[in-house]
Amino acid sequence: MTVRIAIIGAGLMGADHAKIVAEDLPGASLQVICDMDADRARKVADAYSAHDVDSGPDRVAARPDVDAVIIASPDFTHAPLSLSCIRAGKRALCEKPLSQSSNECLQIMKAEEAAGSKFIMLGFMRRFDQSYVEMKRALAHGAIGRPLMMHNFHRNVATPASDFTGAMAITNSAPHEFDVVRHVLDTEYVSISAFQPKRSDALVAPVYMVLETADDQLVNIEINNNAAYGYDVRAELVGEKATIAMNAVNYTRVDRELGQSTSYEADWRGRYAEAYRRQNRAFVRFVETGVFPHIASSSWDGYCAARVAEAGVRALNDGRKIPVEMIAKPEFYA
Ligand code: INS
Repeated sequence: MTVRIAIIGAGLMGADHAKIVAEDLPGASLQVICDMDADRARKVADAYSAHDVDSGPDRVAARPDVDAVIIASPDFTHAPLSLSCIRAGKRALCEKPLSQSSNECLQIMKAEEAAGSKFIMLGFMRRFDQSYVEMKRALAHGAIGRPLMMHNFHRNVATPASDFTGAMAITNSAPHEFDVVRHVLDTEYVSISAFQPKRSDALVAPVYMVLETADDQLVNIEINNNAAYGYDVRAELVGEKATIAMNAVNYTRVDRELGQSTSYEADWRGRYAEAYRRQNRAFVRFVETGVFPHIASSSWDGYCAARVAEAGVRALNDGRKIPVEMIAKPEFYA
């Protein structure tokens, strides 16, 4: 059986998912592109030969010709659209964040529990990136000893919108690190502090965070949304016996005029191209089998990321360390 996928949101990520579904996703077909802007939906649908277009995001999940949904619309629509998928009994791959409000994440968890099954796989694609996979494996095999610290840099060329703020660095960009680090270390955070240097211009300055984990480890995260030079994500995991660091991903380098250079991607779609494909294949298997992929993020992980982000924004605003308080993990997500 072919999994007929509807994509909600025909912006940057919606178009990228459409390309992946159309070109790189065995077992799936691109059924519907949905966007409230009908012309935008039509453009993406034509580019990747989708069967149909729709301009009603709320009704797409219930369409009888749709088996599964990819939610790639603006952040604030993720939670209500996830709920509409659960109501329609359709599995969804929801772009991060699940919601910026942990209370909304709890509502989604309740809806899944009531439906008796997981429906939402969250698009924290970094879990599928080979570098984090190898870090997690190194830890599991004892290759670096007990983990003590994880350093993380997350740099974008420029903010996606001119009204981007330091708080949004924490709620929109940092959730990637919040999620993948707790996944690699297999722990939870207990506190967060956040700091910001001052830039000489009006652009958003980097946000620097320090988190403590329940296992007495330290995690630091630099989110620099206006790094200017390229899309650059780095991480190094420090253990008691050794460290493991991520290499920059480059297939080529240029040697020229007594120098050597490699290049950066302009954004995450290129850097994580393979991770997105692995993630989306795992999603199709989830739809086919009903078995939630063990490596993927669930609504619970979306709740955890939102809780940390909420504490992080308070830490930045109040200028002090804030405890990260979470509900106990429900049995349903164990
Ligand atoms: C995007 C996306 C990227 C991240 C950006 C964020 O929404 O999640 O992976 O690097 O900072 O704005």
